[in-house]
Amino acid sequence: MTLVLTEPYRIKVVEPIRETTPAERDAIIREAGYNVFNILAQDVTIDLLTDSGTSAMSDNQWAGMMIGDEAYARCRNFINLEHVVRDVFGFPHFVPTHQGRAAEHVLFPLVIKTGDVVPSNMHFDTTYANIATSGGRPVNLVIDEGLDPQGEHPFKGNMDVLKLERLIAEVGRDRIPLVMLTITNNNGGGQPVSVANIRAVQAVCRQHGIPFFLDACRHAENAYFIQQREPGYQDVPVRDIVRQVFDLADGCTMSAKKDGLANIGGFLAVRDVGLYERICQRLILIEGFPTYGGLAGRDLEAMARGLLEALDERYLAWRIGQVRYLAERLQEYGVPILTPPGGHAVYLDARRFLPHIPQDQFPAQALAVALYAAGGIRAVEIGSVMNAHQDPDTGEWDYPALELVRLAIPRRVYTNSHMDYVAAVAGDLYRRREELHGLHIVHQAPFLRHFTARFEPVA
Ligand code: P61
Repeated sequence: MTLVLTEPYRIKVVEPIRETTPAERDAIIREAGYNVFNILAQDVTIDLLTDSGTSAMSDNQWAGMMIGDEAYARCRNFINLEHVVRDVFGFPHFVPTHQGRAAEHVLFPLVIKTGDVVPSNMHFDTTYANIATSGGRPVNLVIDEGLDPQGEHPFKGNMDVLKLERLIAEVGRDRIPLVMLTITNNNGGGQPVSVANIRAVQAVCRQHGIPFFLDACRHAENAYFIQQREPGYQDVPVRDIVRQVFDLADGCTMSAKKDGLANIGGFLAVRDVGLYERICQRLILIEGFPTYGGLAGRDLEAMARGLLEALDERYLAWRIGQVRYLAERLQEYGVPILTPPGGHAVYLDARRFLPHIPQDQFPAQALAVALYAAGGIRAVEIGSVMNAHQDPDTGEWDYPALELVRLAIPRRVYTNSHMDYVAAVAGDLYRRREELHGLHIVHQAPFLRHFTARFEPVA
């Protein structure tokens, strides 16, 4: 008998999904300016916009919310969270923040000077923008395989260590206030980073005296991939792998909306006590007292419990298995996807899906729009709308290598029959792909434009 992986939970509370007609969806997406961020959530059938803050919390987390201690200072939930952060990640100092980008917004202005350079495997868009608005230049140094949507490299999120050494030689150690690694690499397809690579990057940082930070949002999924794929880790528990990884870092920014299984929350952790003190001062200014950091006591408790639940290996096997399940169904329909599938999402390769739409007509955005119109599926564009950057001097646009539509799967929310539906809709769209047209922008903001941009179809 073949063993079938089943959900390691049962459903106690359900949330109805409203149905919409094709005509209704056509009107909705037009009124939304062809931007899925403008669609009402109630008008979405399967919401794969993000895995961030969209997890179903467990009964254990909800029970924890009831012992929320709303004291202003040193509430018991902070103490519980402190135990978890020390035990799981091993950092001596941390502050809660209301989400991941708040941790970035607290950290970067304290360490970045105008003209500094911040390397990473690949910065996520909020990280990119927070570095840029602090006067820094974010640089992506992912391995070349990480930019090829079709290779089968097991750790496509790895940083190219030679590129890092070259960059340090070129700009000088003094212009690099920190090096980051995003685990898993979200913009590059949710791809993992190996322990060997993390160790190699850390060794370069140590040699040059540069602080090394992790963008830790999906550290549990990353550790699970390490256990499954990296030689020597098959018998190491995920929790121990997580600790080994974080023992290499000087600090981390974390959005607990991902592998914290929380609907809101994050933290910033460091080893250096001097930096911690400066972080506390800035946190008080913009997030709140250092023991609550913009969150209610009940949110701290949900985060503390969720961070532990995310390390459960049965949960992780199901979680990563569900992403792979969707990927395999899509491949059965011939839909071009980024391979191997990531930890939190399947990424459609819009260049191969819509080769007739040029990059300046936003093929990935056009595909995201079509997925909504065809089946009420909301996905997010990770392509030229999100990641093209304009040269401030020449005005020229630099387009990204990857033109993707991300189907991010919320944790513990959808069943595999929902995944079957998603694959069928995408498969049908692929069959009639030549009917799809590009888009042009009619309104945009100066940065993070994908949230609010409005489009019209190219005639
Ligand atoms: C996401 F469309 N990610 O993937 P915060 N680092 C990394 C992230 O993935 C990340 C943050 C930091 C989101 C939410 C999101 O344009 C968008 O808790 C690797 O969201 O502040 C967030 O953490 C920031 C979706 C963010 C977007 C920005 O869906």
